[in-house]
Amino acid sequence: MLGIEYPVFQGGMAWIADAQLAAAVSNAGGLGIIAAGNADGTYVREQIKKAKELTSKPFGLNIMLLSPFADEIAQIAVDEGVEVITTGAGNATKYMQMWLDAGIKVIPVVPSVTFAKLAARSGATAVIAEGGESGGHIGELNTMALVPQVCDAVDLPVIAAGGIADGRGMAAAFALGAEAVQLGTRFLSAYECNIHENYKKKVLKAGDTSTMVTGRRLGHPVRSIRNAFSRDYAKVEYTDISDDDLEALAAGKLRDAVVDGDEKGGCFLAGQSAGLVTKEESCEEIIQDLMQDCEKQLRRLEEWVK
Ligand code: TUI
Repeated sequence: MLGIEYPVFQGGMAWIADAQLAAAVSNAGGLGIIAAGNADGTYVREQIKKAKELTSKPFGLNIMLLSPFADEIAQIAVDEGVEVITTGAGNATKYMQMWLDAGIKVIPVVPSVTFAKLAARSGATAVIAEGGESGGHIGELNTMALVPQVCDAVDLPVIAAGGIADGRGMAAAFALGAEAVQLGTRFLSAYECNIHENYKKKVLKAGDTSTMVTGRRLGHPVRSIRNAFSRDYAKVEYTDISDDDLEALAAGKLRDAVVDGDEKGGCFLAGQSAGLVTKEESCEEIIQDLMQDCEKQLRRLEEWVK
């Protein structure tokens, strides 16, 4: 369907997933995805052009629907002939027809069966069912419960995301009914991933309980690595602080993590699988390791077949 060699998507991580990371993943046979995040049209257009120079393989664009530039970027995707769009953090319905008419494959991230059905009704090519083990903005359900329910609810290919970082998670995703997986956190360790070295170090050092969720009060829960920023935010989240002041506490903190590596003040988005990410590797090595480990796990599971 997508012209990729391996069923592995790289998550559309805001501020992080640029042309270099996306092209490296696509060149390794997966689906690399440029993240628009909150960036403006000029940046996104530039990244798409750059990715086209770096790879001849298909790659995608992730549009974060809460972005003030979402309308502009929705159009840029059409103008630049992007082959695949994934969306996050909202309802993509209003853009769907325009994208489909342009021949773009549209794959929304859905946090529930309700949104999966909505995506299917509006013509989505596939859906990414993302559980709350993920880093960044998350829904209420976890991957283990979400993926099979989405598979039952829609007659579309389902890509599983959230908590998957190795071949075991990938094999488990297939068992749940998914046809592919999307990984974000594991790709943070890639040589081709342009994050501050302090970010990379934090991910490599993280254990199973190193992440926490903040932001529920404002309606957009976000998983990040526990640090001074997330602890301080959590401390005031349910006090009498105003919504505006709470919002202001988090403004620009992802940039501070990714660009400046501000260990105390930055917001280091990462998923619960960070504890499984233990070494720096190339995207090629990550995808080869995933595929080999997945195959090994599937063979091991054959012992259950009579
Ligand atoms: O979008 C993500 N992960 C993200 S977006 C992001 S930037 C951000 N930062 C702070 C607050 C909000 C966004 C960082 N990480 N993953 C895909 C995803 N989509 N997870 C959950 C959803 C989702 C949530 C609600 C999809 C649809 C939805 O619909 C709600 C509505 O009312 O339309």
